[in-house]
Amino acid sequence: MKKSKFVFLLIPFLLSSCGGGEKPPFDDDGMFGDDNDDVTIPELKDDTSSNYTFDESVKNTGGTTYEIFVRSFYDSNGDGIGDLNGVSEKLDYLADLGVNNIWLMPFNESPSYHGYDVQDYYSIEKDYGTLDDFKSLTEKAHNLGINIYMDLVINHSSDQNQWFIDSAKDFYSKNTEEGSKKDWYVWKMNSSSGYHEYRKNGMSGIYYEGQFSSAMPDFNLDNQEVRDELANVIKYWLDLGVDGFRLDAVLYYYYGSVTENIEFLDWIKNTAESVKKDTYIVGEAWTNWSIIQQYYKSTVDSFFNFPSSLDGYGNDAINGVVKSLVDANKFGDSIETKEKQMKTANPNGRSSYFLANHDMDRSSINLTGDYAKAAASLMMLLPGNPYVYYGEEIGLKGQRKSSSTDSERRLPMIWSESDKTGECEIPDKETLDREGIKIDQVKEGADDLIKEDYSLVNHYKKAINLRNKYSFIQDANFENLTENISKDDSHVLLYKLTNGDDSIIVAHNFNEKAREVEIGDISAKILDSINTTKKIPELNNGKLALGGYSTAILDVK
Ligand SMILES: [Ca+2]
Ligand SMILES: [Ca+2]
Repeated sequence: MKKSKFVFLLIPFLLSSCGGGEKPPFDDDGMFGDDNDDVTIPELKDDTSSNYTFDESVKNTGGTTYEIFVRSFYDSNGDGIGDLNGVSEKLDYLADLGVNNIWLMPFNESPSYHGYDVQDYYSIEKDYGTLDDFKSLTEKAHNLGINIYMDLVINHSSDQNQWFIDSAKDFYSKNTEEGSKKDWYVWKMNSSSGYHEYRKNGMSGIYYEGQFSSAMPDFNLDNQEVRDELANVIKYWLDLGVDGFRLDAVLYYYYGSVTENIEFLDWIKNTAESVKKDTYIVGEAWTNWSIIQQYYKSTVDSFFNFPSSLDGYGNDAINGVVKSLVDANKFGDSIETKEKQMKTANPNGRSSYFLANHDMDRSSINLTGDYAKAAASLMMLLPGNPYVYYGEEIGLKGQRKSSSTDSERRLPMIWSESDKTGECEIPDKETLDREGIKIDQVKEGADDLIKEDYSLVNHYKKAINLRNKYSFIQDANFENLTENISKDDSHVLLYKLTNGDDSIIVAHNFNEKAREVEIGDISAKILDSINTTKKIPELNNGKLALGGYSTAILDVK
């Protein structure tokens, strides 16, 4: 498929113990296999370097985004609820990790614990603090070079939003006078799918659209007054220092209409750009690639790549390839194809890669031990922009037991095993207690793990900082080179990332055994590596020795 002038051959090691896609057990320290292996393992050097430089040019242009559920992150005032000042207190930790942006899940006043039903778009959730706290957070973040992305939930509001309460009254009383909010939401006189009867304040027999739930009435986005108001909301937060938006529920703006949704996405992007140039926008279109691909015809910068996340199961699923459930070459081909399709629709578009988010079981449920590390290495070295869900970097656990316990996917961040200062209480405690859920959480927190060599958090830190170093890859062309590796091996992924004059070759080993990849006649050299042991890769006579679950970045002529 590709015409690479380079020849890559793989000399598989220890195939007898790692064939068939089954993953043999590995030690927690990630050391190579069992002690009684009877074959030669390539000699690798000790890794002692960790002083990566931060590339300032990555600022305001995407980079790595860290998703935060404020309620569960850090409690600054001891009331058990995470808050904005708590996020401020942890900005140094995030800067140290190397993240470029933080995506704050909804922080407007809301009746729900999660906030995805906004009661007042110009407010701060009172559990989270004040507008001054928000201003302070934004200022501190900007001083550290970290951008703030706001979760913009404008498909629907809360049913307790005053706009909706007024709209119900005006529709019921057929008020058509100036200022009537009759048409701000989508009303009908009869019931149908996705609609709910309004039975409050003595009214009944009128029905409103609420595709998610009765507590989340959908806006009538065709109404110019609604658009004017939402434009005010966008301007209000951009003026307060917001740098970008994560758009909730893009597919539902105009339920089922890609064309109308794209028109509205363009309206959002244009509205934001007219206030602040280069406002970064990423949309949640949780669907399959054939549809996501079409959304790149809008001017919105990026969409989450759900098929490659833990939600996916095809050839481009990150969890599939790192666990050798998906052939590395097929993964490479799939990413190459989709990146091309995306760039064809929008040459400035970027895929947003992630493992899991607040609507999914934690990645730690699926990716344990070195799998989690390999997934992080891969995600950070793909084109586009990577997203890390808070706690992912410490292996935080959380799995929904029933549809009413989504909050188990949003459990409190663990900072320290011994010092519980700032640790939040379980969100939505009522629901969890009613379900009789026992939370079996990790013991060590971020402050503990950051002191441990080869901990997951240090692996993330290294991978994120390497990504900052090679920041050009976010707009790079992805060329799969894996096919030239021996067909006997499905564990090594090799690809080239090119952006203008800059290019690197990345080699990942998705197996616990060391691998040797013959690089052929190119005069390549190793620029950097991410390793799961004290061993680092070596390149001798065109042969790359790559440790278990390790990654090498090579230069190319
Ligand atoms: Ca608090
Ligand atoms: Ca809608």
